[in-house]
Amino acid sequence: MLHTIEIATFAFDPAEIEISSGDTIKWINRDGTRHSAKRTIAPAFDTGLLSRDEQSEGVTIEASAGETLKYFCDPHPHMIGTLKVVD
Ligand SMILES: [Cu+2]
Repeated sequence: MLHTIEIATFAFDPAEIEISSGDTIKWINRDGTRHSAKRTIAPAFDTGLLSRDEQSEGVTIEASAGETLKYFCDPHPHMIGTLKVVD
């Protein structure tokens, strides 16, 4: 399944989503400020900086049900998003 998460007003929207292992996520930035979605521990990913209205490449997540995966924006690490892996 494909999920799209928007980035607006210095926040991920929705901030938390449920995914299944093998799902793909894309982020799209609606702010004038550049943002990213990054996770440094496995499963690690990094969209790189996204300009306004730019959509990331798809990130496919392989993880176990029950895992809660946090990620952040590289230049604004107070921006936190959560992926809850469910069956
Ligand atoms: Cu940011």
